[in-house]
Amino acid sequence: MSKLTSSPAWQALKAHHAAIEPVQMRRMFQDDPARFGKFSLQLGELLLDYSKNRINGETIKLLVALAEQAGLPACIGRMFGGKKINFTERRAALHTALRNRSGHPVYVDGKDVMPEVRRILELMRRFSDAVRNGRHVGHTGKDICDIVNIGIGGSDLGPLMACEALKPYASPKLSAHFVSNVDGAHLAETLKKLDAETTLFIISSKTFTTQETLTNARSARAWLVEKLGDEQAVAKHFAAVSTNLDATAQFGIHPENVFGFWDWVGGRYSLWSAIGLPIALYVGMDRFEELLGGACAVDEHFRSAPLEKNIPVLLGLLGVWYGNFFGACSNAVFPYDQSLHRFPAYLQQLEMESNGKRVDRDGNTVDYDTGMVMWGEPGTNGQHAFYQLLHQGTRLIPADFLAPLHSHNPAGEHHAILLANCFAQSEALMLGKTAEEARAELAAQGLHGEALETLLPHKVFPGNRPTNTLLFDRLDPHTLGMLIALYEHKVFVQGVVWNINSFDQWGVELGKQLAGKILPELSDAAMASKHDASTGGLIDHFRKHV
Ligand code: G6Q
Repeated sequence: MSKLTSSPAWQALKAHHAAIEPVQMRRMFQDDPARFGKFSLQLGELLLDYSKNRINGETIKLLVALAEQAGLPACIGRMFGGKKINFTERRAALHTALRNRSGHPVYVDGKDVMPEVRRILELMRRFSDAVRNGRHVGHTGKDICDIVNIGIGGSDLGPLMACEALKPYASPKLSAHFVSNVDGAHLAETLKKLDAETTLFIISSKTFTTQETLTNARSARAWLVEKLGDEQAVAKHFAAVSTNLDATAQFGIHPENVFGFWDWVGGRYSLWSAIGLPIALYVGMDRFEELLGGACAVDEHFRSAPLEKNIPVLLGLLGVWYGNFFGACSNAVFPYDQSLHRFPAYLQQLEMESNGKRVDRDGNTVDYDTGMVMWGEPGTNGQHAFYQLLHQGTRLIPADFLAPLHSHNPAGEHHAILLANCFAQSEALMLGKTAEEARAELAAQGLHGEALETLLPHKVFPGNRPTNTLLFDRLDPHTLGMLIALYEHKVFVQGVVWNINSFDQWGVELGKQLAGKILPELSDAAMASKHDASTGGLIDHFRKHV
């Protein structure tokens, strides 16, 4: 048994789970009318209702004890303090410094990083203002109308999700496009709609060595030069965001259009850095800074609120509760807000890349489950697709419901209908429908006897399916910043409890190496194949038919 699973806090939770497992939440609500007040928290304009969870006061006490046993408060201090908590890459994980609005210094290796952070923010402001107000124009003197971000993973998902979410704040003169896939269709289909004279490419790559991004960047460059008939056009139409400034220079990006960041910013935590440049261009730098401000408010809450009143801590611990004690394997997120339609994809990377680890910090294989599968789609669409499994399937899938109180697009009854669905779903997942209730319903519909009995089991809903609901005023940049930071810290809390490194990604690095090995074999039939029979067979098939 590992130190964690044999620990007193873990064992106490195991015993507590046995007691709480048979208890129905509907019973808990009947017994305690004050349950919502007890298990909900407000942070600024954000409300977390976590009362529809299979918990009582004792559960929270025991989960908090687990976090304390794991040394969570000290770990939070180490992260904010710039310690090299990403020890396998010998790096700090300081995305919090990027949105530090306090004026206080943040040190890495004894050096305050804040002056550099502010310098890059200022460069971003100058560049985005210049593009937006027509001071930075294309090679032929026309205003920039389309921004194409070329990047993948952490250099794509965050800015893409945020630009989609903040559309109501976008400049009507600008469109934002995101090309990530090395499948030529992604770039080709995007370019089809664009005019080279008014297009600005941003090549976003922390390392500037990523095969997909560089391949797309080279093709985009060839397209631009061909369309404008002049190599010199690259200077006005290409910008880069990277930590590898030699490589951006080698690619031929004008130094004035290069925005640096630092190795202590992890890819999936990088939208707060210059990787957020497409966001700043699209919605303006003031709005981008509001996004940083929202995250900063959550950072302050995370580092100062007591654990039992700390929203990211509670979200993280509830995930541990279901993943490790109820055996849940996946975790869903349902934004009842169409503009958050890429939020689940963004969280998927954040959670699964960060906590998809099977050895602890000491290199021991863990004997407990770590990161859950994260997935989701916007409501109400999901209701007409996969919610069935949540309501009546065999698996327990804890879910987060997210919804704004106000819509950016108020139109008749739309928003009330949207929120009525949101509230109704979490209520139904919690309550379920007993056999007695189903029987009464069927009888009221005129069914009886064998016909009723045959249908009955199919009409029963077990309920007791846990959900959190996060409500916010409206999806503005500040609120979006808050939501993202909440989930970032949730992931951190879980990593601390599981004693894993949430900040490396060797599985991603593996993928980067592997394709490089096979690529030459695809075109060179004479090259000896040193693969297993399946991979060798696939390569042969490709060679024969292409
Ligand atoms: C994120 C991962 C990964 C990374 C991409 C792109 O945390 O490391 O998703 O962001 O592989 O890497 P580059 O930004 O270096 O191109």
